[in-house]
Formats: sequence, C-alpha cells, structure tokens
Amino acid sequence: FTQITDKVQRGNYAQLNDKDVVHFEQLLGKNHVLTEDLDAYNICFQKRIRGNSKLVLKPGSTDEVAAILRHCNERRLAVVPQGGNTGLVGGSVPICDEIVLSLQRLNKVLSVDEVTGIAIVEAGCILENFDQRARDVGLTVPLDLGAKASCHIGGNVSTNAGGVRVVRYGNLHGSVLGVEAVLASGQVLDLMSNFKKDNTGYHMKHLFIGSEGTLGVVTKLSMLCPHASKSVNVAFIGLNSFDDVLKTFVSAKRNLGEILSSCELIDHLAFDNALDHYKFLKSPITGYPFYMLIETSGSNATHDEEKINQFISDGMERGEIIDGTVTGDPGKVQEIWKIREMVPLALIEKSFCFKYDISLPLRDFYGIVDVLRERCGPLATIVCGYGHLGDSNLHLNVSCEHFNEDIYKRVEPFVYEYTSQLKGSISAEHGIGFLKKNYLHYSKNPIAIDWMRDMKKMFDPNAILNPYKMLN
Ligand code: FAD
Ligand code: 2HG
Ligand code: ZN
Repeated sequence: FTQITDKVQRGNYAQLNDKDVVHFEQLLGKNHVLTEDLDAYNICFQKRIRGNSKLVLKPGSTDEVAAILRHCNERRLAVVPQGGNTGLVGGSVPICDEIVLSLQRLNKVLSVDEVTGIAIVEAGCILENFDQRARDVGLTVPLDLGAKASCHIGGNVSTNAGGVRVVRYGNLHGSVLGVEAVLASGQVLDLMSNFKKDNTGYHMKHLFIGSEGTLGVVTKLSMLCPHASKSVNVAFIGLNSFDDVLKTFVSAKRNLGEILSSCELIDHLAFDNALDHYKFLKSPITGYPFYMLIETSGSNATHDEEKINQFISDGMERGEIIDGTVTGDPGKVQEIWKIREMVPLALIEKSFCFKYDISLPLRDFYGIVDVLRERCGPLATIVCGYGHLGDSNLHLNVSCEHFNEDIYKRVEPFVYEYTSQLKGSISAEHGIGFLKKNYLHYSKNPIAIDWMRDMKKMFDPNAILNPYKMLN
C-alpha cells in the first residue's frame, strides 16, 4: 500500500459504538452486519489504499438504506457507499474508519420491457448479469467494460463509467432515464422515469450520474437498452505510426459510420506486456508499434462484413494498415476482446502502476506517452498508452516494481499540467475519488469548484457521505 491515507486527518465524526452495531443488527438482521474479515471491503482494487472500517452494512431494500443513513446522519457517522469495488481512484473504500454501505444485496433486475427497451434494475446488480437479462429478450445494456463481471450498475452510474461502447451509445447521461437515490438525511429521492423526454424542471438525475457517492446512494435506476446487434465483427489491425492510427480512425468513422461500435487503441508496450503476462491470450498478429480494435455492430451480416473488409483493404492499400484480421465468429471475437480487456489487469498484477485516465485532443493523444517515457527513463519498467481512441480517452500507465517516490514526482503533477494546458480532462471516465482530489482544479475552475462544494453542503450538510473524496 502507498501509505497516503496515513496523512489524512480524520474528520470530526462520531466513533462507532456497540449501541450503533446493535441498532443496525436489529434493522438488517445479524447476517447483514459484518464486523470481521473486512479486508475485501477495506482494500481497493489496485491494492493501493487500505481503509480501517470496522463495520460493513448490507441493506436489502431502499427503506433499509434510508434507515441506515438516517441513523448515521443523526449520529454523524461517516459512510462510504460501495458497489463492486472495482473503481480505480480509491473512491469506494474507506480512508479512515467510515462505515461501508455495500449495495451487494440490492441486485435484482426488476423488469426488462422488450417493446420500450426500458429496464428497471437495482443498483447492486452486477453489470454482466444485467446484460444477460437484457439479452434474454434481445436487448443489451449500452455499457461494457473490462470489470463487467464484478462492477455494479449502481457503481457504473455513480462513476458515469465509460467503457468500450461510448462511441456508439454515448455516455450514461443519455442512457439512464431515471434514478432513485437516498440522501444523507434518509429522504428517498424518486427521480425514476420511463421516458427519454421529460423537461419538467431541473434534470436532477444527472447529479447522481458521476457524483461518486458524495451526494446520495443510488438504489435503483431505469436504463434505455438498445437491441442487441445481430451481426458483430471485429477487426484487429497493426499499424506503424500514430499518424496512421488517426487516419484509420477517420476512415472508420467515414466508411463504417452507423455500424461502428468500438474503436480502441493499444500500443506495443501495453500489448506485449499483456501477452507476456497471460499466456492464454492469443493474438492473430504481433510485432507492430500500434494495434487497433475496431468493432462493428449491425443487422445485416453480409452488408457489415463487406463494409469492414472493404475498410481494411482500402486502409492496407493506402499503407495505413499494415496487417490485420477480421472475424465475425463469436469465439474469435471474444478472444480478440480478451486481449484488450486484460491489458490493464496485466499491468496491475505485474507491478506497481501509476494510472492516468485523461481526455486529450486527438491530434495530441499519444504525444504525452513519449514525453513521459523520456521523463521517467530507466526508473520505469513500462510507460504505455491505450484506451478509448474513439472517445479521445487515453489510459496512460507508468509501471515500476514498487511505489517509487522519484517516479511519482516526475509524473505528478506533470501529467495533469500537461493535460490542462491542452484543455483536456484529468479524469475522463474513472472519476476523482481519493487519488485525484488534489488535482480537480486542473480541469475545473475555482468558481465551479465552489458551486460543487455548495451543492455538497446542501445535499449532505453533515458531510457523512464518502468523505475525503472528490472535494477536499
Ligand atoms: P465501486 O468501485 O464500488 O465504487 C465506485 C464509486 O462509486 C465510489 O465512489 C463509490 O462510493 C460509488 N458508488 C458505488 N455504488 C454506489 C451507489 N449505489 N450509490 C452511490 N455511490 C456508489 N471504468 C470505466 O469508466 N471504463 C472502463 O472501461 C473501465 N474498465 C475497467 C477495467 C478493469 C479491469 C477495472 C478493474 C476497472 C475498470 N473501470 C472502468 C473502473 C470501474 O470498473 C468503474 O469505475 C465502475 O463503474 C465501478 O463500479 P463498481 O460497482 O465497482 O463501483
Ligand atoms: C480500461 O479501459 C479501463 O481498460 C482501465 O478503463 C484503464 O487501468 C486503466 O488504466
Ligand atoms: Zn477505460
């Protein structure tokens, strides 16, 4: 663990006592109040942060969430809402001794309407399970990410997660039609809606999309699910330069247009590390400086195949694409996606990894990777870039054997200054959480930050919800 949490001064919160624990046991039943073996809830996914919570609560209904928060607010006990704990910015774990409010038991898909495409789901439902239920009636959840087997849909909404389909379906501000959230006071805010169009005053649901558990606990939501595509094809291609990558992206938008559903980039260092670390990964091509994964999803296999094959052969003729493969075979499509999905895990598992998740103008998308490689020199084992090229979202990773203060000083705040100069975003899709809270000002001006603080005070005057995160 990087011992950054040691430096945090505990807020002026009450200390949990036996009476609180008994109160929660009476409310939820003893089985849903945990006081032992709490590591899985205290430690973040990257194992960078370890909190010291003594209590995990697992409510089974919105009313129970409301009753928990009411008690915590009256007693001034701090709370951290937790979904699948796959977040990458330390937002989902306690920093001191906050009570962990786990949404695990609120995991039901309440309805999926195949006519309207609207699904109602509880916040703790695992993304993959939700998607499976949608697929049972020919629909799909318009969100897909590598952590799908453990992240919760409520966690996704609370972080405004992006993932690999934003280029097609946009972000969650468009797909989430409504939310139910419990405020710190215990009030239940019902912002559920079954319609795309609802201009009745302020669009308050958006406050809960991306507010990372600082304004309320999301308990339920409605989501507009598109039809699952009948024909899915994936191209995995090798390219010689970033200039060719950009040309290929422009060509994909122009020529694949309405069927383009993903456009991902992996540089050779990220790619080689994944293949080296996970021997089960199989790549149809190797040996290129850059790789792109381009996916199409449409409704006519013959038409879609023709289009993607034409796109590849045109790119090869122009010398922009050097080699590649196209497949519509579901098993092979999965195999190729696996390479992309395992890239971040290979970096996390192998060594310590500083992670940056930034939005940059496309022309400047990759330059920072080279600059940073130079800055770190041999101190870093890998400085690589990959991510959601189609959304201008770069994942910049710097690996070293252990947390290294020297590298840390070379990369932070440099990465944020660099991003800010290009008017990018210092957090494209992962959020601010604990790890990035000191850098918010690189992407938000002081007046905007003051308004955020005022909003926080209005929703949560005792600041019990997810303290030490997002805002200082
Ligand atoms: P958690 O990690 O448990 O919580 C995240 C934040 O949301 C915390 O601040 C927490 O307090 C809050 N929260 C959780 N549930 C609720 C709730 N019900 N109400 C209020 N607040 C809540 N992210 C992307 O955006 N795109 C990707 O492509 C992507 N790929 C990933 C791949 C891997 C391998 C991993 C490990 C992570 C990836 N992530 C990605 C990051 C992470 O999966 C997402 O941020 C995800 O949305 C977190 O969901 P979760 O349920 O795990 O939330
Ligand atoms: C991805 O796109 C995730 O794979 C994780 O957002 C990125 O770990 C990272 O840097
Ligand atoms: Zn990502």
